[in-house]
Amino acid sequence: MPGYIPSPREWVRDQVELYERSGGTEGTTLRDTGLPVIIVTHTGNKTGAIRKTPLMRVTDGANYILVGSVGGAPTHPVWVHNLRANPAVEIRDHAAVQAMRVREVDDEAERARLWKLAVAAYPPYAEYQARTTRRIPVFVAAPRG
Ligand code: F42
Repeated sequence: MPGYIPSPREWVRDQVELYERSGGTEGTTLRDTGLPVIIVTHTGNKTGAIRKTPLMRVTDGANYILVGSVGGAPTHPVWVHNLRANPAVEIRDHAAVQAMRVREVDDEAERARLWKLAVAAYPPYAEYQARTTRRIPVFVAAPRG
C-alpha cells in the first residue's frame, strides 16, 4: 500500500505540514489574506496513495463546500478526479478532524446557492470562474457515519 504522497507544489506541501504539525493552530490561512483553509485528505484514483489538499474553508451548516477552482486554470485539479472516484474523505478544520463523504453538485439551483456562499467566503472564486470556460466543480462534504 502506498502511503502519503505530499503535493509537488512546495507552498502547498509546506502549508499541509505546518497545519498538521501544529495540530491546526498554525498555517491555517491562505498566505496574507487571513482567510481560513481546511485540509482535505483523500485517495489517489490511480496510485491509491493518501493525498492532502488545502482548500478554502466554506461552510453550509455542518457541511463543507469544496471548490475546484485552482486559480481559474483551464483544467480541473487532479483532486477532483480523486473525489469523483472515491468520495470518502477526511477534513481537518483547525483542530477538528472529521470523516466525511463528498458528492459533486449537478443541480443548477443548488450550485447557484452554494456558489454564493463560496464567493462570500472567498471573493476571488468569482474572478476564477470568469477566467476559465470550464464550469468549476463544486462538491458538498457531509459528515459520514
Ligand atoms: N485549490 C483549489 O482548487 N481551490 C481552493 O479553494 C484552494 C485553496 C487553497 C488554499 C491554500 C493552499 O495552500 C492551496 C489551495 N488550493 C486551492 C490549491 C490546492 O491545494 C491544490 O494544490 C490545487 O487545487 C491543485 O490540485 P492538484 O490535485 O491538481 O495538485 C497537483 C499539483 C498535484 O498534486 N498533482 C499530483 C501530481 O503528482 O502531479 C497528483 C496528485 C494525484 O492525486 N494523483 C492521482 C493519484 O492516483 O495519486 C492520479 C492522477 C490522475 O491522473 O488522475
